[in-house]
Amino acid sequence: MTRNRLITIPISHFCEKARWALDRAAIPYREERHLQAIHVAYARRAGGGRTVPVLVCADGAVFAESPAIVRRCDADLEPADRLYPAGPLGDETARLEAWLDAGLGPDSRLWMYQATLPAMAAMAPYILDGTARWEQRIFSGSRWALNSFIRRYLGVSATNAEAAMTRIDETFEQIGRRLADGRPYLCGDRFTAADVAFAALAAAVLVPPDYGSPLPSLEELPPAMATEVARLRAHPAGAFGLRVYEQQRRRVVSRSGP
Ligand SMILES: N[C@@H](CCC(=O)N[C@@H](CS)C(=O)NCC(=O)O)C(=O)O
Repeated sequence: MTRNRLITIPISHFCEKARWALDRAAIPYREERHLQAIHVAYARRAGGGRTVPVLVCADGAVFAESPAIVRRCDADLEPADRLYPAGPLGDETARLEAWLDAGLGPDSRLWMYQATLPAMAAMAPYILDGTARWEQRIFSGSRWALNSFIRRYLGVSATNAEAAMTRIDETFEQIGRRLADGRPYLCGDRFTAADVAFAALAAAVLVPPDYGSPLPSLEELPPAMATEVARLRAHPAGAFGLRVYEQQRRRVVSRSGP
C-alpha cells in the first residue's frame, strides 16, 4: 500500500510544524527521519529541495515547504477546524507565520545549536531518534565533522547566537504585546497556523515536554542553556507557547474526507 511519507530531521522545528498539522488532521503518514546533512539526499530524492520537511503524498504530490504541508492538511478538514481561516483572518495568519518562519525559526535554531553542539554526545538520543542504524554509526564516527558542517552551514558562533537571542527576545516581546489584551490565540479566539508556527519554532528555546519527537528535560540541557530556557518559559510569550503545546499538540480534529 502506498502511504504518505514525511521526510524529516527528528529535532527540526520546521518538521515539527508539519508533523503537528498531519497529526492534528489525523492524516496517516510514515515519518522517515534522517541525520542533519544526510537529509539533503533524501529530501532531493523525495522531490524536494535541500530542506526538510518534505511531504510525499500517497497520490504522488510533493510538498516541500512547511506552510504548504499545513495547507495540504487543511484541505481534509471542515472549514471551522482549518488552521488557515477564510478571509482576512487567514491573511493575518499567513503573514504572522511568514514572519515567524523568516525570523524566529532560523534564530531559535542557531541559538539552540550554539548551546547544544558542545554537548552533542549527550544530545545523541534526541538527534538520532528514529534514524537508521547506519546513520547512527556515521554520527558516532564523525560527530566532529557534523559539528563543523552545522557551524559553517548555519553560521553558528557565540557572536551570532547572542545576536539571535536579542532578536528572539524582541519576537517574544511582540508576541507578548499581541496577547496582552487577553486573547487566547495569536489571531484572536481561533487556533491557527500562526499559533502552530510560534509554538513549534519557539520549541528550540522552550524545549516543551509535549514536542512531537523526544527532547531532553531541563536537567539534561547544558546548564547555561537551561537558565535561558527557564527565563524564556517565564515570559508571557513562552508561557503561551507551552500552553499551546499542552492544550493543542495532541488534539485531533475530525476529518471531512473519506
Ligand atoms: N521554509 C522551509 C524551511 C525549512 C528548514 O529550514 N528546514 C531545515 C531543518 S530545521 C533544513 O532542512 N535545513 C537544512 C538545509 O537548509 O540544508 C519550511 O518552512 O519548510
